[in-house]
Amino acid sequence: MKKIPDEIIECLKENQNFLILLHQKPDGDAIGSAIAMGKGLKQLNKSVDYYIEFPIEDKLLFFNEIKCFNQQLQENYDVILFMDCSTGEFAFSPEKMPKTKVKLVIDHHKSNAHYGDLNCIEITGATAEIVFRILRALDVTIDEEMADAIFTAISTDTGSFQFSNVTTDTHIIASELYKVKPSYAHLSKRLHSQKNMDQMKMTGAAIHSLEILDSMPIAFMVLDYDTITKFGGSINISDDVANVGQNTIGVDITALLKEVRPGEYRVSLRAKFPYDIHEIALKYGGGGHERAAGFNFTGDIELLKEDLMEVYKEQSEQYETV
Ligand SMILES: [Mn+2]
Repeated sequence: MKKIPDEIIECLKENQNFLILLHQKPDGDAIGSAIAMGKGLKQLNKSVDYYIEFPIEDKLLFFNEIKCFNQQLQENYDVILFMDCSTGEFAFSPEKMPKTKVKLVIDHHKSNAHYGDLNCIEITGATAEIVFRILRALDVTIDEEMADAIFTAISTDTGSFQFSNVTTDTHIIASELYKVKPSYAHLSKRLHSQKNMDQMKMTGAAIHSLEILDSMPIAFMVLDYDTITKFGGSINISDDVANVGQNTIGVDITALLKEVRPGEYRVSLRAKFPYDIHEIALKYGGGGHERAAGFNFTGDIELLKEDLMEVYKEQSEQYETV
């Protein structure tokens, strides 16, 4: 595994007060990375605060460390850590941002804007893979909750080790976690298979809306505002819904549109190798990875469909000629 740069490790060792921030609507990787990092720093007798957006998905609420989230903030920190967050604007941050000596960004998004004073950015399966290596470099002992946090992060961001972002390192790190705890079977089921009734219904509604765009391998799904409201809001849309489109045989690109407010959509995109949907997400002001990205969209859905078909056509021609 690649070594974490000395300046990152020094920054964590030499400073005392930390604030951890994540991207808006934190997912398994964000929450897991925050908990593992926060608990690791506390073990080194550092003071750690968290400022994190709620609600957090039900399946992630079992961590004890969540009780420490969003306590009284200080006015000054030595370090503000931005984790799993590709731009400063996308971070969920306090209205009055505390002062800090150092902004440290730890992230794995290709589109990361390097907005920190220090940036620890690598394209890995999950931000928590970087966190694991940092904790090792700091000689932190990984306890069971931290192991669960790292496993949760990696497992959710890799679709239970199914996505193309999985590497040898991903598996080496996962195997290290089994030295802390003998089984993650229960946790895996909790993260990927179990859904509450509203989530089951929401998944059903998404499948019901599934259409294929003009005989191209593009799946398009829409959860309209009424459906989302009926089943408890966007917090009940599990990450796996976009994968349902992608798991349809013959599909290479999936778009899942969630109408979070009337006429306002949150779009999740998925692609199979070699298709790259991260450029289209950037074009609409979002970000992400080559094979999984997202953005906010208002406007005519038909135009978005046209755009996706255009991207597919361009890229498929490009790959044919290679
Ligand atoms: Mn992530």
